[in-house]
Amino acid sequence: MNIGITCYPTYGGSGIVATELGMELAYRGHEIHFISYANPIRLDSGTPRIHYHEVEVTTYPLFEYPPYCLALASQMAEVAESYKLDLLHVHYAIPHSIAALLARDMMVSQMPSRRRLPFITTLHGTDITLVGADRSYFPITKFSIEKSDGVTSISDYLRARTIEVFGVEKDIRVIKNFVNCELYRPEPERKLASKLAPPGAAILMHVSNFRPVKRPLDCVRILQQVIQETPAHLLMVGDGPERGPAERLARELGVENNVSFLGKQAHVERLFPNAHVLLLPSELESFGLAALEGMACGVPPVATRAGGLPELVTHGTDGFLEDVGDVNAQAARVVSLLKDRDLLAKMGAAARLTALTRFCTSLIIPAYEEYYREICG
Ligand code: GMT
Repeated sequence: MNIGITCYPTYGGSGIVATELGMELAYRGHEIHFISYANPIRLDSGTPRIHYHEVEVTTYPLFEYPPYCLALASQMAEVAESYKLDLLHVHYAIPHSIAALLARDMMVSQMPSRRRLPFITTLHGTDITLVGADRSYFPITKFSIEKSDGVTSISDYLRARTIEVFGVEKDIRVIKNFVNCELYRPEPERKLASKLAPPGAAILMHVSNFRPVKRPLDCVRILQQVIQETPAHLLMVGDGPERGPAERLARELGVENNVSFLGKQAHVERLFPNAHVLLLPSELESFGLAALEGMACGVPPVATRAGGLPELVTHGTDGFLEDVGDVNAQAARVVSLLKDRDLLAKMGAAARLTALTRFCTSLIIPAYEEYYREICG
């Protein structure tokens, strides 16, 4: 098939899922056209059958806010016509599904003889739970979901929440997030560990966009408790508004030498296998892609019982889930893992097995292909 994919090209989980999906589909023989304002960060441009079309937004003194959505819609229609796209698949509802809707309608009115250009919207989380639920975006998000030819959600939780918040009757297909288990794999020798942390210190790792919803400050508080019991070093990977406050808190708590803020990293698959435990203390997580990537590398997560995380992590088997904000309980779980290396190894192996048997690309990508075929009729 010829498939157009639109996503946020930066570090958010939705962009990562869209990029990995496009690359996997290309490996399976589809022609994939990414349409966005920048090259998706994890996109390997050497992959055959991958094309990238940049959306350029013309500015004009009259435009206080350059109309990206309109430029995107025009580019989608142009690419669809030139490359005979069979469908558009947009990730994150706002504003991508509205742009796709415009592109679809433009094609119908400009080229009535052409086969219809259906579009699928994949809901990722904050497009529904935060941004979409905001009064200013609520009606248009609901409209775009209803007008999509197909809608998928990355967890049962998000599907239920979408129906509850928006009252939509649209069929929403749950296709869970996935991980490439060849690329994300355990590395028992932990080759980089000596460069990342002092000798003898266990490595805790947190990966996020450092938005308040991720509660990265809790990671620092957890670390403070853990190092009173056992040597540990925390790697904070990513960047965003809470990074500064987290760095400040580390200094205030006197643990700044036990934590490294690594900023945005393009190859987290090289870092994960060096970690002993992944911290994900999020307020809400529709899925928790970082937890899955860690699990594929054999790193058990200590996370929160929030949103879709219980669909991924089985408490006590392949990780631990505690209440949001319960730093004491989360720290105690980390200590229990670091002090009992048999338990750590057992949970790490179970985490890898979960990734392999339930969330591996080879299981999930065919579900997208089947859905595409259904939607294209
Ligand atoms: O919260 C993020 O990491 C960004 C956000 C996004 O849309 O880019 O992530 C959402 O989508 C990810 C990929 O499907 C999910 O793994 C995250 O759980 C989800 N984030 C939230 O629900 C807060």
